[in-house]
Amino acid sequence: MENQVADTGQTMLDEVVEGLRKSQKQLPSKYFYDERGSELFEQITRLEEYYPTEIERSILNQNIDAIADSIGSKAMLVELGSGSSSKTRLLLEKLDSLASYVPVDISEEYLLKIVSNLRIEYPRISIIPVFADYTSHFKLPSLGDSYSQQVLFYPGSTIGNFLPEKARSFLSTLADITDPDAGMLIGVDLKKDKQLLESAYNDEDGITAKFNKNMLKRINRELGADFEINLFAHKAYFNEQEGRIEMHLVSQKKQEVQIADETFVFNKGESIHTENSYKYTLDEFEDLVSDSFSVEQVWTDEDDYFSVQYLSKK
Ligand code: AVJ
Repeated sequence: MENQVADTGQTMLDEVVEGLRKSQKQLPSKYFYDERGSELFEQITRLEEYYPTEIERSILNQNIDAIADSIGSKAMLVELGSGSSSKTRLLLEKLDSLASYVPVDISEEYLLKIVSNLRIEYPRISIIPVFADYTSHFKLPSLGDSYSQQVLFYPGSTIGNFLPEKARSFLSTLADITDPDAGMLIGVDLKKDKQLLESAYNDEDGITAKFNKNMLKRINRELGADFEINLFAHKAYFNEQEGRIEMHLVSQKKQEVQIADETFVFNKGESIHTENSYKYTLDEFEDLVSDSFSVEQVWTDEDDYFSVQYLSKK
């Protein structure tokens, strides 16, 4: 909960400076997603090496009938994060009996664009955008008895960006703001061969490297910092101990960076930790959600690279 107060109460400058003062320098991964960052992420999802997007889509596709059964008819489908993806469309196509689709996103401009397109494509579904940071306490629209049950949709294994303790508290916050019979459809990336994991974050085309370095460009532009982008190298590896992919930006020489009126010294080889992407076993994930949710169904691909799970509130 402390984190959530910090998330909403601190400015980007506060958070950046605070992260860079730590002995292991760090930056919050949410700052990847400015306009250019979102575009680069789109490119990542189309990379040969980045298996999660394609596999999740195919799991949804292949199990759409069972998934539709879990969601039930007249549901309020609440998507956490941008609702632009083809995954959302896959559900909206199939679930013609949805009472409403509620995309929750922090970017108002982006959300309005998506919503106006979806309203044209799915005129029979009532679409109710909520502008909010879904990681802090937000309110779902009160739609009386116009729906049967609330179902949260959280694809892409974005849950993996949270430290496990934060994921637990996030899930319990979600449980707090939903009806007693709410469900959740969630995408979870699974533990697998280290080489496969690492190549997904070290693509041949260097798109992930651009995505990582774009954070520094953003900080230069928005906070007037003077990072020399070319003096930082992308590094991503699987930390087996922690069960997570870590992304870093590694200083290629001893250098100084100025932000506001503060100077940050980087030694040669010193890194900024920019992202964690946790990978779970099915048992680990079941334990992670167990304070607030029960795992009702698990769908995976034939290699068990990725899972889509239906959870219900305890
Ligand atoms: C969108 C957070 C799920 O962790 O795999 C992709 C982001 N970072 N490549 C992930 C990401 C580098 C992605 N998530």
